[in-house]
Amino acid sequence: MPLRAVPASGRPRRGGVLRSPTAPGLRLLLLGACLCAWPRGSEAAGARRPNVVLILTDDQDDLLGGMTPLKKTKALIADMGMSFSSAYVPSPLCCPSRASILTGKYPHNHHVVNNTLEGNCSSKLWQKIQEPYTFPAILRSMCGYQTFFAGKYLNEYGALDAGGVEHVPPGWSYWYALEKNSKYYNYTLSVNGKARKHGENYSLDYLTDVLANVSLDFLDYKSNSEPFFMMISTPAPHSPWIAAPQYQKSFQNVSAPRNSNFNIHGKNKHWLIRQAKTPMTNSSIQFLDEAFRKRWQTLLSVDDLVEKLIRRLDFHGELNNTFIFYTSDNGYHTGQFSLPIDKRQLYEFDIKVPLLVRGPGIKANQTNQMLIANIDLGPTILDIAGYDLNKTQMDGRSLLPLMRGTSNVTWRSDVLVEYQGEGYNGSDPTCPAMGPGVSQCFPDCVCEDAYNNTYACVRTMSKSWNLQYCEFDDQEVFVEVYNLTADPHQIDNIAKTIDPELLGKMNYRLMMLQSCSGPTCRTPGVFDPGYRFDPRLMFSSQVGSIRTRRFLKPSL
Ligand SMILES: *[C@@H]1O[C@H](CO)[C@@H](O)[C@H](O)[C@H]1NC(C)=O
Ligand SMILES: *[C@@H]1O[C@H](CO)[C@@H](O)[C@H](O)[C@H]1NC(C)=O
Ligand SMILES: *[C@@H]1O[C@H](CO)[C@@H](O)[C@H](O)[C@H]1NC(C)=O
Ligand SMILES: *[C@@H]1O[C@H](CO)[C@@H](O)[C@H](O)[C@H]1NC(C)=O
Ligand SMILES: *[C@@H]1O[C@H](CO)[C@@H](O)[C@H](O)[C@H]1NC(C)=O
Ligand SMILES: *[C@@H]1O[C@H](CO)[C@@H](O)[C@H](O)[C@H]1NC(C)=O
Ligand SMILES: *[C@@H]1O[C@H](CO)[C@@H](O)[C@H](O)[C@H]1NC(C)=O
Ligand SMILES: *[C@@H]1O[C@H](CO)[C@@H](O)[C@H](O)[C@H]1NC(C)=O
Ligand SMILES: *[C@@H]1O[C@H](CO)[C@@H](O)[C@H](O)[C@H]1NC(C)=O
Ligand SMILES: *[C@@H]1O[C@H](CO)[C@@H](O)[C@H](O)[C@H]1NC(C)=O
Ligand SMILES: *[C@@H]1O[C@H](CO)[C@@H](O)[C@H](O)[C@H]1NC(C)=O
Ligand SMILES: *[C@@H]1O[C@H](CO)[C@@H](O)[C@H](O)[C@H]1NC(C)=O
Ligand SMILES: [Ca+2]
Repeated sequence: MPLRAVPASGRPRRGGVLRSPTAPGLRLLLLGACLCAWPRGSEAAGARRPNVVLILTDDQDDLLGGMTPLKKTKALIADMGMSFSSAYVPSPLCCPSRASILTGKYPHNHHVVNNTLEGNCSSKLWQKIQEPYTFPAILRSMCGYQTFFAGKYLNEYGALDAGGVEHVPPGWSYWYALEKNSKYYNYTLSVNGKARKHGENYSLDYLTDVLANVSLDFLDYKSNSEPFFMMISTPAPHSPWIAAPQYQKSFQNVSAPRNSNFNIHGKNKHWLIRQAKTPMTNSSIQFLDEAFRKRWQTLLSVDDLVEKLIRRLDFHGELNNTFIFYTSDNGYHTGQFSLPIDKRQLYEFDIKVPLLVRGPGIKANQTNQMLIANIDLGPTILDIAGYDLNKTQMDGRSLLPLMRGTSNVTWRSDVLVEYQGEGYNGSDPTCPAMGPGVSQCFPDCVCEDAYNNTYACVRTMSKSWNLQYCEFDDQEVFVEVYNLTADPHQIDNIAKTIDPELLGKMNYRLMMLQSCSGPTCRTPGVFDPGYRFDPRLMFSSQVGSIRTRRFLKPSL
């Protein structure tokens, strides 16, 4: 796609919004120069350190066509670089997943367990213990990057009990963050710690467009003497799915895909799936089709944002020196196993996300099938900046060798998924029959979450294996196992028929990963040559071992 220069009339006015709350000091920059060794020794020869842009959408699936509306993004990022076809989130819910991106850690290491303050979502403890060590904080303080944030941060960001919108997390030179959860109109932004309210006039307030405009402003007015990192985090395609006026008629003929797990009863699955009504009512189906269309409509504004941003990078001569990542915080389902709409489930549709990247040294039109988790983004971006990853506590690993096409990289064969179900103590007045402990019972009183929808999985993928093993912390101590080679839609739970020795190994591996930290999260998996399996730990108790050992930390 040809990039046109930005016309002068399209240049935004110089607003007061882009003043850094605290400009990075010279001392810090000198410190950064020696702690981030890119490009090892050649900076003196005039090479500039690369910039990085991370575009994060909210609830965009990969499996049900989530990328289809983004034609320009495909042409400008995927076709110009690499698409990862096996990218996962370690937790299919906004706040835990976003915390994993920022910290490079699995949920059991960053302790953000749900979307509430009590679950550490932007809580005081998170601010004190995790937030100072996020990758943007390191980029800024150790590597001298200018850092820019715009959009949704963590769902409870701005809560009065946690510092309100005056709290600007360490690590950001420019902070333009949405208070609380995704919205399109009638919201408050923290502009470097000062509240700014927006109404509902499209040309002034539509959040996706505001994020695009403030990002372009940043590119126009940033300093040219340091490299930059931008994180742009859109509300789309999260509910309430309000499309820009010009897109409200788009995709009229589109409905949610009727794939092989659409509107079927998950009969050998955990109780939450079994309670879903099959077949779904016509009104549920109508509702989910409408949601599907509106989600796609909201994504058209994201596609515009990506195009404008890339044109502006090109206009300023930065495009060939900038890595641009595009991903989502979790997947989404519309009717799978008769669950109308949401995320929060262990299945591929909820845990798999798009992940695209273009940048210097990345060849065009590549697809990479390696098993990726969003905990890898922090290490990758720090690696790009030349920071020594051994100095971090991150669980993920750098994707840079994969991006550069290094042929002999030894890659991981498994990732961990951890989810703590959300519930409420009282009954939902609109669905009293469901009793306490459940949540998201809409539409038709089909609940999408519950306290006991608490599980951990190991997702294994290598040349000859494509498996998922999950254990529930519920009264049935439910186990689900899928062979995705034979059953890509996860219809047959093979927990009762699979070779018990393999089941035991996966149970043990899950326990190991649930207690891992840093390098131990990157040890060889069950099917790797270097895998170490200690049967004494596995067979010390008899048949019931899987049950009694679930969620217990082994003494390794
Ligand atoms: C990438 O592939 C698309 C078709 O999928 C093609 O149109 C495009 O020219 C290719 N781009 C490059 C840079 O090779
Ligand atoms: C919240 O985070 C703190 C510090 O990381 C941790 O000690 C605490 O257990 C976490 N709370 C929950 C509910 O996990
Ligand atoms: C925005 O707020 C106004 C005033 O409260 C209200 O009338 C309007 O419906 C709201 N619009 C949206 C999209 O939430
Ligand atoms: C919305 O804002 C634009 C630009 O300021 C203005 O021209 C227009 O009248 C506003 N529309 C409404 C409905 O207030
Ligand atoms: C974004 O900037 C364009 C061009 O200056 C302007 O027309 C548009 O109204 C702006 N949109 C928002 C939501 O600020
Ligand atoms: C919807 O309409 C568009 C344009 O008219 C067409 O390209 C597309 O194939 C149609 N899709 C379906 C599902 O009918
Ligand atoms: C980017 O393009 C400019 C101008 O064409 C060139 O001088 C520079 O070396 C290029 N940078 C990279 C990293 O390729
Ligand atoms: C990081 O640690 C690994 C394993 O101990 C070692 O092989 C590697 O050389 C270290 N990297 C740096 C930059 O020190
Ligand atoms: C991978 O290939 C590079 C270059 O061919 C070589 O230097 C390196 O030792 C190889 N690494 C492994 C693990 O084989
Ligand atoms: C979130 O997690 C905390 C800590 O485990 C728990 O107290 C709270 O009830 C959870 N919130 C919801 C809505 O499930
Ligand atoms: C899960 O919790 C719900 C609501 O509290 C309860 O009705 C159900 O029996 C529980 N199921 C299991 C397997 O623990
Ligand atoms: C998974 O399915 C494939 C293809 O049917 C089969 O070859 C393989 O043995 C199965 N693996 C397990 C663990 O059941
Ligand atoms: Ca989300």
